[in-house]
Amino acid sequence: MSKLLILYTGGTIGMAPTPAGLAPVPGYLPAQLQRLAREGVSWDVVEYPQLIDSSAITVADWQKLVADLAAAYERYDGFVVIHGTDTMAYTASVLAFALENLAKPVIVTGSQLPLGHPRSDGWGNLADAIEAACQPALHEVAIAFNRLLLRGCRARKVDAASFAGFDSPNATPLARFGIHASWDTTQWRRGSGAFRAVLPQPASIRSGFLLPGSMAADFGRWLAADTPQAAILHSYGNGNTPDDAALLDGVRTASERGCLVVNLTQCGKGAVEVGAYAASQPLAQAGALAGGDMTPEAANAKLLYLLSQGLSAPALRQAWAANLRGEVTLAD
Ligand code: ASN
Repeated sequence: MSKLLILYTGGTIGMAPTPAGLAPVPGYLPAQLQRLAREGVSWDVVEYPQLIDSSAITVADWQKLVADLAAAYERYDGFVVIHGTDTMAYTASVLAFALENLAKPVIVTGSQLPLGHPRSDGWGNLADAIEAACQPALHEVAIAFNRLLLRGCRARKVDAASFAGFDSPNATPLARFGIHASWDTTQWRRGSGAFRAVLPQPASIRSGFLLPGSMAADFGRWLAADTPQAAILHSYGNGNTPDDAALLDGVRTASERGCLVVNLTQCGKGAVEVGAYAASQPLAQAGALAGGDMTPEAANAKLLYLLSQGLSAPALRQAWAANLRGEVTLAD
């Protein structure tokens, strides 16, 4: 018998039409879940008092989720978090880092169409999430969506129009749900050590999406003038940037102040590979940290997690380089 805790935070899945557009309807979704009842599984449902469109998610919401999961950790075999799709990959990434030495499944799901819609994808997603949350060997935060189970800190929302809303472009799925569930246990992480939750703390993390023209210099000048704790620059291809003096000065100045400047690729797939092109070297020499094939969502969560622990600047830079939750592919 698996005992699950289902935390319902909001999202389209439990929404209904209102004059202003789709909005969450309290009480609706927990009652609907009864339709998924089956032998061998029981669950408690907690509906959050403020059901949100996930575009409104804040660090305070993440703190509550992490705290709720941590408080209930010993009492349940697995967890399902029902969430809007817009920031689902951000939340799944935050949970993946915050829940250290996780040894139970935490499955995040939602849908593109509300459960009340005749063609809703929510039923399948919920059923798959519950199935995954009953797997005792799955020690991961994962997203169940459109018949895939994806590592949370590898997943991205890639489509706002089709049911195939999520993908993990640089990592193979943890499972595929067909007539039979096909669990790729070779991909599953093995937890060891005592479970511990690290509450994410608000941090000043900025990001910039490089555009041809004056943007590189503007970003550099802004970095030199502002004092964020971290900044993500979405560069071209394998991590390339123009050799722009203001950009490099800004990155150098910020890095010397202890700011973590992370270089991620703008590409949907592939990695920052320092040295693949000469055009990737100056940014690295100025102090930027390569993000490899990490998603922006995972990079944000990793930065938040590391910045929440009061580490020194060298310790932060060292921890950044490690693969902590299977979020990045490291070169051998
Ligand atoms: N705007 C919605 C949300 O993220 C989208 C969805 O859930 N499909 O809450």
